[in-house]
Formats: sequence, structure tokens, C-alpha cells
Amino acid sequence: FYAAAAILLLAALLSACSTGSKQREPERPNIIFIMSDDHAEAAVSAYSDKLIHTPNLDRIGKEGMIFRNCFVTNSLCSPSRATILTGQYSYRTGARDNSFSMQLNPGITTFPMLLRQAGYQTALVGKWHLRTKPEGFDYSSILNDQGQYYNPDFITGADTARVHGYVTNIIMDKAIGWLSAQRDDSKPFCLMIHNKAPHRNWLPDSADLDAFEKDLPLPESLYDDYTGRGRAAHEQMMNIGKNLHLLSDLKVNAASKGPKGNWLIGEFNRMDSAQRNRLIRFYMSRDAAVDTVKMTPRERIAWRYQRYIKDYLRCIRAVDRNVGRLLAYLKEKGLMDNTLIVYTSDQGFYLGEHGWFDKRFMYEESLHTPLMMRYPPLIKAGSVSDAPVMNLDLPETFLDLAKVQIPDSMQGASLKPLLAGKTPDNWRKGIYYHYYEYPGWHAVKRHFGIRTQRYKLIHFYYDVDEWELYDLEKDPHEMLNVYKDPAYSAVKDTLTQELYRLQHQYGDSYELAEKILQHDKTMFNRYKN
Ligand code: SGN
Ligand code: CA
Repeated sequence: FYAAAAILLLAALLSACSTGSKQREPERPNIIFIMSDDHAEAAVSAYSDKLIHTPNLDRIGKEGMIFRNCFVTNSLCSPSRATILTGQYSYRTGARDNSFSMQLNPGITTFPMLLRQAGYQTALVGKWHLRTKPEGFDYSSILNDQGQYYNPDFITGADTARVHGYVTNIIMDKAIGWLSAQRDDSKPFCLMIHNKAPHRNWLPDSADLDAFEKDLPLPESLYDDYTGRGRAAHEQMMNIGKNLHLLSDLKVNAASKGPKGNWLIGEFNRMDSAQRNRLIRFYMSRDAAVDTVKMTPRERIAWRYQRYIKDYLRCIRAVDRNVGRLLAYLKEKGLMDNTLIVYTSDQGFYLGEHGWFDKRFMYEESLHTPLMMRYPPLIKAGSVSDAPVMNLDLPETFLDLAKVQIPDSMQGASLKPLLAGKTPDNWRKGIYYHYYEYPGWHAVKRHFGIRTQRYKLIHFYYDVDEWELYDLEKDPHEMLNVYKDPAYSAVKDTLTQELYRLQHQYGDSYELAEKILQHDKTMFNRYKN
């Protein structure tokens, strides 16, 4: 009897040890999806510490996995959001651009709908930026269109109400408020927290105005003159030197009334006098410290860059601080280990590279987007993945972890094996991209292309017919188009074939691009008249 009891005890101890060493994966994790707007990798210190320190955001990646090669299908707001919801490319979601087609195709399936059907409690707070009303959520409180930084309006169900305060703080107040007051403990939840920040026109919380006293390092390609590139790079309108507005973007002479309809004046009109005075005093004191008249053209670009980047980074400080608040709350409630926490952006952004702000191009800074995930039962702390992943993969990953069947309509792949430390041998080798909003804001021409680990091939069309090829290993900043270089002719052929193969695989084609173009032209003319 004693021998039998000892064996049983030993067996019990061994099984306790084995479950104790690895946390057991809960049946279905909670999901917290945090997405900022226009947050470039270069402004997350887990990716690069040159510009800003973001300790709270970094925690998500460092205690989980940092994806160093996450790409978007179409570097623009509504299209990216639609892709994340549906797991499909822009020509299938309906939301190809931010203007005529900002609507999801009727009846299209989104991952929150499926999670909700499968018993998840679902909530959405913050920027939505689709004309389709949020569906599949038990609770939603969204900004109207782009929303405002100060005292923003929130649409909650059928009500619209102005909320006093700074947008990034309010969004997190609402998210934590929902978790504490409305969460149903008997169900897993999915909470989507969508920041407005750091979107243009980069208006910081007053708490962050004094940050970044010292100037920041200038990007290597700030004075790029686009030699070695085609018409698309020459004709864009997202130049720090030329296309930023002195008043609304750079807040020069902030006390002036400015032209009617000016963005900044619109924001100022919403503020109470304490909020307004604090900002005006701050920006006016900055003006007094410089004499732009005496500057050389290069000095003026550098000065504009500093004004721009400092406000951009100040907005991110508030994002980081609020994510810190959320993590503290989750810890206090014992939710850190059964919740998948995701941090990403709707796309990347130019922080002065090529002399630019904004996104849209298939060049590295806006094609990449940060992606970090924390979920201790599955992801080993300190993991890094260099595999090419996409915003397209997110919904399938969430459904997979929630043990919900992935619909055939979705075109990405679940990241679950990667999170568990194993990239499948047949994982994609190249990613396909397609951008549509032209003519439009910032004049970035329509293009599609492929990026592999080493190369990138892009085709610009509509009012041009130009190809660009970059060797990312030799030319990581994409300063020299080698498409016509005979040394690359074999590479060019292989990539072209691979591009068409991918295009076909995803159901895109020249014919479809042409059809969409004709449709957009009709819409454009109708809108003009
Ligand atoms: C606004 C901005 C643009 C920006 C688009 C799209 N202009 O129109 O600079 O590219 O949004 O941004 S602003 O003067 O109104 O700020 S997106 O993130 O929504 O796609
Ligand atoms: Ca955006």
C-alpha cells in the first residue's frame, strides 16, 4: 500500500511540475487589439531607440513577440482597417481608398462578427474611419471620421456627444471603463482600442508639450532630390519642405486667426480657454526663438522637420502612457496571462525619410507597420520574428486562437505557428501590395508590387507606366531604381513572374485595376459636378 501511495504521490507531483513550468493555454484567450494611426516603427523604441523611448509599448513586444517584417496590403487608413476586419485585399473589401470607397461591401464577414457569434463579448473604442456602421460589437464608441484631438465627439450607439479632454486619454478611459463596468466575466472578450494619435495634425496633450527640448537627429535622406527614381517620387505632395502648412501643421503664429476652415483653428475653437491658452503660449514661445527669414533652404527644411517630428513624438508619449495605464489595470485584475495583447498601427509613416511625411508609397517606411503581441501561454518572452507577415493575417490569427473556424473568404494566414516559435516551411516568401488613392491627397500615384526578403518591384500606373526595382540589401533606403540595370535583368524577370503569380493567387489583375480605375474616374467626375 505504501509503495502504491508513494507512486501516486510522485505522479501527482510530476504532473504539477509539468503544468507549472509552462502556463496552460486557456480555452479561448481574451483579445485586446490596440491600433494607433500612422505610428511608424521608427517611433517605437522596441524597433529603434533613435527618436523616442516607449517603455509601455515595448513591454508588449519584449514580454512577447516583435514582428520586424509586418507589411500592409495598402498603406492608407480605411483600406487597412477594412483588411484587418475582413482578412481580404482592398479590391475585395470595398474600401480601397479614403474617399469614394470607404465602405465595406454589404454582407462581408468580419472577425468581430464571428467572435461574437462564437460567444465572445466584443467592444470597439476610438477611430473607425469607415462609412459602414460598426457591426458585430456589443459596444462601440467611435470618433466621427478622423475625429478631433481636443474635446472630441464620440458616436456611441445612436448618440453623439462631445467629451471634454484629450483624445488619447479619453479613448483609454472608455476602454478601461468598459472593462470594469460592462465586461461579462462568464465570456471571453475582444476589445479593439483605436487611437487617433499620432495622425496629422499632431496636436499633443498639454502634459507632453515640454518633451523633446533638444533637436532630434536628421534622417539621412531628408534632402532627397529623387535622382534615380521615377515620376511618382518626383510628383508626390508630401514634402516636409513644401507641403506642410505653417499654421495647421507646424503651428507657426498659432495666435493668428488663420484662414477660414483652417484645421488648427477648428481644433482651437473646440478647446476651453485653459487648453487653448496653454498651447498658444507654448507655440508662440517657440516662434520667438527662431528667425526663419535668415535660414538657407536646407536649414528651413531641417527646422520644419524638427517642428513636425517633435509634435508627432509628443502625441506618441500619450499613447505610450495610456498603454501603461491599461497594462497596470490588466495586471491588477489578473488579466495579463489569459489575454492576447496586440499593438500595431494602420500603416507606417515617413518621419522625414526622402524629405516626406505621410504614407501611401510601397517604400519601406510606410509599407512596414509595427506589430507586437504578448500572450504568455503561447509566446515565449523575448521572441522576435523576421518572417514576412501582414495586416491581412490578423483576423485569422484571432479566430485561430479563439478556436473559431476561419472562413474561406479570408486571404491571409494565421500567425499562431509563428507565435509558438515555428515558422512553417511553406510560409510566404513575398508580399503583394496595391495602392489606389490617386488622384487624391498627397498625389501618390496608383501602384502595385511585390517585396521579397531582398528585392522590391513596383509598377506605377494611371498617368504613368513606370517600373521600379530596388535591391534592399545594397540600397536599404531605396535611393536607386535598378530596373533598367542589365546586372539585374534575371532578378527582374523572376520577380515579375512572382508578382503576377501572387496577383493571380489573390484574385487581382490588370483588368481589375483598369475596371476600378474607370469606376473611380466616373465617381470623381460625378463628385466634381
Ligand atoms: C487627412 C490628412 C492627410 C492624410 C489623410 C489620410 N490631411 O486628409 O495628410 O494623408 O488624412 O490619413 S489633414 O490636413 O486633414 O490632416 S489616414 O490615416 O486617415 O489614411
Ligand atoms: Ca492612418
